[in-house]
Amino acid sequence: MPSALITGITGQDGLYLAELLLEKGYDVHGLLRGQNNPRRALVEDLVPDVRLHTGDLTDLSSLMRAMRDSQPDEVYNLGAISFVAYSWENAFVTSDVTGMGVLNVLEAVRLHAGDDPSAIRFYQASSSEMFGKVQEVPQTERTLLWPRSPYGVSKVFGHHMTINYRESYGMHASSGILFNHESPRRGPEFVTRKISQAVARIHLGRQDSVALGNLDARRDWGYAGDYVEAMWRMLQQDEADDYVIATGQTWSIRDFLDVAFAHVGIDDWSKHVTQDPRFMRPAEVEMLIGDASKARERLGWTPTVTFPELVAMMVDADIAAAEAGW
Ligand code: NDP
Ligand code: GDR
Repeated sequence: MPSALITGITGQDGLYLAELLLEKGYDVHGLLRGQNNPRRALVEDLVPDVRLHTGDLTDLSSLMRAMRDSQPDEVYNLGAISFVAYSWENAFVTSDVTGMGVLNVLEAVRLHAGDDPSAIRFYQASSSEMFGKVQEVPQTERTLLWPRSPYGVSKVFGHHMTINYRESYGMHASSGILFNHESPRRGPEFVTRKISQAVARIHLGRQDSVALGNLDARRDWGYAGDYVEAMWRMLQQDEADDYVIATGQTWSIRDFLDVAFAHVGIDDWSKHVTQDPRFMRPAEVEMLIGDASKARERLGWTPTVTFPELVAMMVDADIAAAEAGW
């Protein structure tokens, strides 16, 4: 039975990836931080067969211990401070966790693997946020990186460190440059879930309006369940490499609002949405659209959920949750 260690097990992607690997017959281990993590119960409820190990991306010794106790064939580094807006006000801790944390995991893998660093396969959760200021449309694995936030800069560090460990030590270290992916498990601080929750509550008469920031930014939004499949496929290749994972379509926040409100029968959402400077960013990533041809050709990966299906899935899940009293 292959064994996998996932950092970021409590996050959106960690939960979907754990489900996928358990279905495939893996022995799945997760790194859990903090002395009393409030999301532990969720992990134990959704994926009870995952074995949890206490540790933190900023603590190399805890990562070494997790490696020893899980003896993984594959390590998926999904842990990060992942909220871009938060990263300006918390630039140092974001750099420590989202940037230096990658180096810590790479070192833990390299040291644990001993004579054959390629024996343990490594996945790094790189991000389309690394593209930042638009240089090329659509973005590919070769597009110049111009990050626009401390989060994006930290991801560039982790991305290049992953490539460097592959080239320096022959490690099987791959990097997935994933564009935005969402689901009913998305954190409520991200714009898609913030909107789907608000639309559900407005539909049920429990809320009047929602305050947002920049409505003109464009994102290439896919479904998280599809994207974790791509992570796994990357680690099944003979050679490690970097891959863009995206749908190839781009939509604005306004488009998301159109589809989400229309789903509950509201065609004019203008009286339900206000704009608040608090949600504007010091520097914005205006436009993301990915070209996932390499993943399609080499991994046989394609997305299965369309944008309108994704929006409907999220709004329906939030209506059900609100009706259930959550
Ligand atoms: P989430 O924010 O949902 O999850 C982040 C995870 O990182 C949580 O499990 C969190 O644990 C953990 N974490 C935070 N700080 C630490 C730390 N110091 N030590 C160990 N673990 C820590 O993110 P997603 O699941 O959406 O994303 C997964 C990864 O993919 C992230 O690296 C993200 O940056 C990246 N990514 C995400 C994209 C997306 O659209 N979702 C797109 C591209 C990249 P806790 O619960 O304890 O806070
Ligand atoms: P992003 O996701 O920054 O792309 O990072 P987010 O949903 O936070 O923002 C997307 C766009 O929406 C605009 N926006 C708002 N965003 C939030 N959160 N709240 C608002 O009220 C709001 N109003 C408008 C933002 O300005 C932005 O343009 C996500 C994270 O998952 C990262 O970890 C990941 O790397 C990237 O996606 C790819």
